[in-house]
Amino acid sequence: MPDVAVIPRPVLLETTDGPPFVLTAATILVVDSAPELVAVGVLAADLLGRLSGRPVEVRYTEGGAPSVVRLRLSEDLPAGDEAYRLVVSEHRVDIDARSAAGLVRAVVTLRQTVSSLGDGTLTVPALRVEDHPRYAWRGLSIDVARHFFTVDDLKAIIGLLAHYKLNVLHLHLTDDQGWRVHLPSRPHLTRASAGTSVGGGPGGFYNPAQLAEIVEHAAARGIRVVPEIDVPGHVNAATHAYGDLTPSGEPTDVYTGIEVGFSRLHDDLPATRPFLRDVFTDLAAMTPGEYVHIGGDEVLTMDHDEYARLVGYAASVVRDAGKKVVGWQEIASTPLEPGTVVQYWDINADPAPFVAAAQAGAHVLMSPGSRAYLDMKYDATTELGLEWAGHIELRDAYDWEPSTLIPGVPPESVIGVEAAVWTETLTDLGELTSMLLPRLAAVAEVAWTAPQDRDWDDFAGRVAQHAPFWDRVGFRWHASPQVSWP
Ligand code: TNX
Repeated sequence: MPDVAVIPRPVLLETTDGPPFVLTAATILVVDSAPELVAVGVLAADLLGRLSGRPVEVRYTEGGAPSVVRLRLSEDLPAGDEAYRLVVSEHRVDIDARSAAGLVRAVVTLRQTVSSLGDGTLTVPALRVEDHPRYAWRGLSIDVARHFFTVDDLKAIIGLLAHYKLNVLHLHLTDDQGWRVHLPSRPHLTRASAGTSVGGGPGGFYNPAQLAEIVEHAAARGIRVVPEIDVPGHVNAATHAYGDLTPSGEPTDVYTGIEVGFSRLHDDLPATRPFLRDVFTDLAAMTPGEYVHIGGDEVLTMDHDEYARLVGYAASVVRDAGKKVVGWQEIASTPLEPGTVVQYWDINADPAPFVAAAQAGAHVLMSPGSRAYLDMKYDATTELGLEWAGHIELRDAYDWEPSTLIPGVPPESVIGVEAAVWTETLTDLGELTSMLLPRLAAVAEVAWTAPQDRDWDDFAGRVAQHAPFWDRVGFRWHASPQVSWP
């Protein structure tokens, strides 16, 4: 059995008899001329070109070429946008999918099965893969507010998401310590509150063109961006910019610590609802995706009625803008429109309101702090990270089942799984990836692969073979003692 260590594990992967495919100078990549297909073709050719050190030409017809990588749309696959088939034989690689996103998933599988012989020769064992995801929402939430991460950092992370077939990048764009997105209706937010972060660092923000660049880079890889403005708590960056959001009328001080739960909006102030309307209307207009996240977590100093009114108002603005609403677990205690997405995280809270919301028609997204919070330390010796939800070693991130984790949640209400990385202690890309890798690969497999096909020992063997890739790209990673690394 040749070394094929695909993560997440596909529905079906069989090596077949016959010689491997060898990528040579004569290999061309063939794709139909529809623009979205050409974009995937260029991405795939670029990938193969970088692996082999020699450009791979993209063409619209095979024209009798002796060695071909062929990308094609096809209906003849199981349901779901991201299903694909990959067949590798001596002289050709055939990739079929129902959509451009499905083609991207297949190209990643191809990339993970390529061996490089060092002299620029790439080989892929003869094989057949038929694959589709278990869950339609497979995400990573990144806190760019506590510490800022640049567009280039996010592009690197998007590459990592694509490599593990994740399809949602959730950006936590605002918090007490900084406001990271420039909104045309409220330019003062970034003017006053973008230049701060935890520990007094320089901060930063994305202007509309940069946000569009992130969205496009993600979209080309079949990844959608879900932007979050966190209200009605976690708002010190907003109240620092606008004194009219506070009862005294005075702006609050800059906050660079890491406490949570102290800041809040006030529903009885006349400036509050116009503020909510402006920021969520702008955010919705600046991102093409179906969803906008309104936060809603950890509001520790507000009575429940006022909380419910503010959450309800923010949600109504998002719906008015034509988007679906996502919020953290706490919004489950407020009246929700059917189809609202509620994101589970707090393992210490009473799950009853969350369960009731799921039973009443909410869609739920599973980000349990003790499994999917990749800012938790691996163990007591991990330098970075927090510990409030415990330690998460690789196996903890792998060995859990989203559909039965919370008793009473109807399995069909679970729309997916999202890892989260909060950045109170993480200041740069290397620190970020040292917490993501290898655990992001584990959560990605939880989200993609059916439970009967998941097996810790098998995963541990495969993930070991991914380390050379992380090294090649230059990602810092954690050498979990639970794995025999090469
Ligand atoms: C809880 S998760 C928070 C964040 C913190 C995180 C640290 C959530 C919705 N709220 O504000 O950054 O814990 O792990």
